[in-house]
Amino acid sequence: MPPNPADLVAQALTGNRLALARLLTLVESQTDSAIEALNLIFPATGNAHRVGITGAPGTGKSSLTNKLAQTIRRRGETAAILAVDPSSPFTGGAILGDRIRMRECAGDPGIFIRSMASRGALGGLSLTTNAAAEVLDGVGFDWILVETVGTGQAEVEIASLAHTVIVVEAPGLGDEIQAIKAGILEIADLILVNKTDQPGALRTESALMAAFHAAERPAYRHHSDIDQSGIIPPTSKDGWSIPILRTNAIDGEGVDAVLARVLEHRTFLQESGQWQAKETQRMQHAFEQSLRHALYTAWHDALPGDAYDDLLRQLNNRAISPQQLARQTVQAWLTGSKSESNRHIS
Ligand SMILES: Nc1nc2c(ncn2[C@@H]2O[C@H](COP(=O)(O)OP(=O)(O)O)[C@@H](O)[C@H]2O)c(=O)[nH]1
Ligand SMILES: [Mg+2]
Repeated sequence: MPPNPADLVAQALTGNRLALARLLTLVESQTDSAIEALNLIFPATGNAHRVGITGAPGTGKSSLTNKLAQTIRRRGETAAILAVDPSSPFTGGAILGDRIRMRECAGDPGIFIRSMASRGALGGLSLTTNAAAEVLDGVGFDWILVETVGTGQAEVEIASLAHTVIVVEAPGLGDEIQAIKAGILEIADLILVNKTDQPGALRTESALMAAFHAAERPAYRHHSDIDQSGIIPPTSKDGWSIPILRTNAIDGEGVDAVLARVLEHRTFLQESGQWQAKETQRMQHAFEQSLRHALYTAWHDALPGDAYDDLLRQLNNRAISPQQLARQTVQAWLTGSKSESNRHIS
């Protein structure tokens, strides 16, 4: 029997882990029940700090996310981890990091971990990720850490869901080049040079600094350097200067400083009004994506048997361009809806 959305929400709100897991599965399905569940939990949302953690595979995102969650726990706060991996679930790196994560975080009721199935999500990955984050926010997690692989467009989209975006780099992977190419640095609020125990970490850091200067986007090195030199960090366009911090995700060195910076970023966003602006933007984004999805589904569901194939045939015959066909289709649909009659074009 399919779960009752109201029951699931009520149980998840009491802290029931099994109900929470089932609720997440439900909202990922994007069915009517999923929409009902999201609507029920929505009034309880709006309290979590959402942090996106992105970067190339193998840079240490999963390891860092675990350490960050543990640092959060030491503050007496709770963290939910959403691991979004658009690659195959059978790629070694992701599995390894996740296994370590399971061992380190298992049994702590203040940490919840969820891997997101990313393939085949209707309306795109960010729609389901946002839905999952809403649920975790609604049931009261203080922090939502969203780990995504930095491959280009996907994580730029994910960045629109986060208040704070952490970009992870590491030596030996050529990521500084990759990151710049993919435009990942554009979305960074903090940059971590992880694996500082490995040779080449300083070179990675220098490459990053150079990339920022070339892009005329100010960044600065970690706090200790600034304190020593007394240099006041430059200010970026939006008024936030992007720190480059060194971490070691194995022994956790530097992770306390990362959380301190994320908290500073929160204060900055709140005081500048950007926190609220991001919230508004995110809800608008979710609304528009849902609207597109709902309109398309409503149109498609109303089509009689082979009407869609007919449309494709017109395209294949080059009888009409895709753009013109889309316009005519919508016009015909609207006219049909108004007259409550046939809602497809023939
Ligand atoms: N030496 C070293 N290895 C690290 C560090 N952080 C992560 N690793 C290792 O790098 C590999 C990839 O880490 P993982 O967290 O799965 O990276 P992800 O693919 O970005 O999530 C694993 O073998 C980690 O143990 C670090 O700071 N130093
Ligand atoms: Mg990972």
